[in-house]
Amino acid sequence: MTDAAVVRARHADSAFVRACRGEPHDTVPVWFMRQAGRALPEYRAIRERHSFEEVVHTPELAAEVTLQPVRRYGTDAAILFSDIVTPAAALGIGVTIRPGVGPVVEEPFTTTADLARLRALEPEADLPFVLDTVSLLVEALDVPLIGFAGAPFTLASYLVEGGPSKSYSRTKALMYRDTMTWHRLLDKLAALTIASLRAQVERGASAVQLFDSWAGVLDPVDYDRHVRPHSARVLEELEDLGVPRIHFGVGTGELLGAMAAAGADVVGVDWRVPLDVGRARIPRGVGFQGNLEPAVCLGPWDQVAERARDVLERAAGAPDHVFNLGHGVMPETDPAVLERLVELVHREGRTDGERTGAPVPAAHGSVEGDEVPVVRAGEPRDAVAGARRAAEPELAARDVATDVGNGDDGGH
Ligand code: 1CP
Repeated sequence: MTDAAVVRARHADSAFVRACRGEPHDTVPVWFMRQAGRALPEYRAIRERHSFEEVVHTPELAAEVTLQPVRRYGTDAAILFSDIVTPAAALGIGVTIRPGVGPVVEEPFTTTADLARLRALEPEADLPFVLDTVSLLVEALDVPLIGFAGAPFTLASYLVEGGPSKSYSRTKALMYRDTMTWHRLLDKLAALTIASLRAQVERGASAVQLFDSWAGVLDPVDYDRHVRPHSARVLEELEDLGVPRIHFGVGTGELLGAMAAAGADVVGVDWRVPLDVGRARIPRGVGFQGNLEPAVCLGPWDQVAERARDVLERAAGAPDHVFNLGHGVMPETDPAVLERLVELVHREGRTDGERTGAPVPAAHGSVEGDEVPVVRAGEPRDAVAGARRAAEPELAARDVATDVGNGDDGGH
């Protein structure tokens, strides 16, 4: 097992990790959500012979498809090939990935009794194939590996809906009608996510991304009340590992401040919000990632280049910007376009600007102008994190979350 200090040091000098920390570096780093997968002919060739689950459960194959986009595109980070429902599936709750659909849960969660189906995750015993993939990748990669997990809300949405949803009406109905069960469910999913992410980092992942992909279906009041305390717990319980924590959701323009306040080091911005506008909603001291519209990559190269330059201009050379798409690579994307996009970002993405962002809320009352605590390159983030925590409202929901603990009984 890797020593914690070694893990922290790994790739600490890479452009990606330095950008996540807002430390000086020359070139804007770039990677793509869903960079592995169907856009790549070499991925499709593997999928012709193996199911998605076989790939995820076979470390050599999972490592290979993780490496494919790094080799072809020259991205500055790799993202582990797995799925957000993999840890829940390992608990035996009956979830499979259906091709062309996504995760499907045979018996969706409907009542308090279903909580008993979520026992505590023991990563080394339950997810040895994922962790062995991480170990293989850490040996093979010259760039940082991003570990990831689904955030409690997005995981809950699959368990409660039984699969992808447009309205999330079952999920929201549980949230409003049986708030106690809701918080107990999210509490258990937070424990699952923490265990999975900690294990990935202990095996050598250099950063983590918490995907709350569908949180954008919530308004800010519901997000703060029903979701944020659980995501905040996940992010807080990873803090001691010392690796950057990225927090991302689709359609979360109105939630960017709340998602930063949950304790992220970097907040992902989807393509619907102009990057400078999104950036201004994230406190100074917290980095930002994004946000080229993924569908632009289906169009002619001149347009891709123009729009990528627009993203870079809006990021204004800030040292805490990580270039990405606003969501995942579309399967129809021509890989040659993504290859040129990486070249463009590396050639034209210079980090000669200042850290920007919204004033960080003060511990008590408002903060004016110069008193805003700004984290400078190389400084600890404690000042900002402290201010952020103090500014957070006390949420009754957090108490519920703490009271029910991480137990595996699911009984009460
Ligand atoms: O047929 C296939 O090959 C399966 C398609 C596929 C792939 C390639 C699925 C099913 N998952 C994955 C891999 C995957 N999933 C990765 C690693 C690949 C990479 O990023 O390079 C990651 C990080 C995920 C994470 C994931 N799965 C998320 C969060 C990211 C996001 O896109 O917001 C979500 C929401 C899922 C659920 C999921 N899994 C698969 C699909 C098609 C979906 C989405 C279903 C839906 O619309 O609800």
